[in-house]
Amino acid sequence: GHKACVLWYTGLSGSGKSTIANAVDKRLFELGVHTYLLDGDNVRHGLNGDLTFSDKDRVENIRRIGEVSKLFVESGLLISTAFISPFQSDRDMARDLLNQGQFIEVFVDTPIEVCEQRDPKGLYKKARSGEIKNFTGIDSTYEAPVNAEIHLQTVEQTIEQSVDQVVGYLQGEGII
Ligand code: GGZ
Repeated sequence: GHKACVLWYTGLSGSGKSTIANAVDKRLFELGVHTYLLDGDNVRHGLNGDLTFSDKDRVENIRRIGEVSKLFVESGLLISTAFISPFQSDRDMARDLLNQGQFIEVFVDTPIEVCEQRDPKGLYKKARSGEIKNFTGIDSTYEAPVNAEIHLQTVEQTIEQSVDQVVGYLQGEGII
């Protein structure tokens, strides 16, 4: 068995949130832990398909994801969310919906220079040229976490090492 909680990944576009979250979920599955992952693919296109990338809509995006996370936690799952979630106040609001210890903030700390260098979808290039407005880290704010439970310094470690760090934390806290 395991305790229900949310692994709340936060970081810039291209920081590796989804990649790491998927790798952690794969490892947890192998350990027999029931997980579910919310990310842009299943939320931004569906439930939150009406929202843009304005500050106001990002706040609403995260508010809804926080509420949905709470429902999943109540259902007993170990849930992961992989969204930029740029504002500290919104992450804190999601945290406050849950009990002590159930909200685990995971800072995927990849410097913007590295994200921009990778630019897997060409979005930074478009943001620089002005083709995309309000792009996080370029002309929209990203507030790095001040109270993250887990700090992943992705430039200094492999994905497998990040997975070990997250799974090690869950084991250390007696969650899995
Ligand atoms: C940031 C944007 C933007 C703008 C489209 N700013 O690298 P990706 O493509 O796959 O991840 C980014 C994703 C961010 O959506 P989130 O729901 O995680 O953002 S937030 O938590 O701030 O609401 C990126 C793509 O959407 N994308 N336009 N202007 N990212």
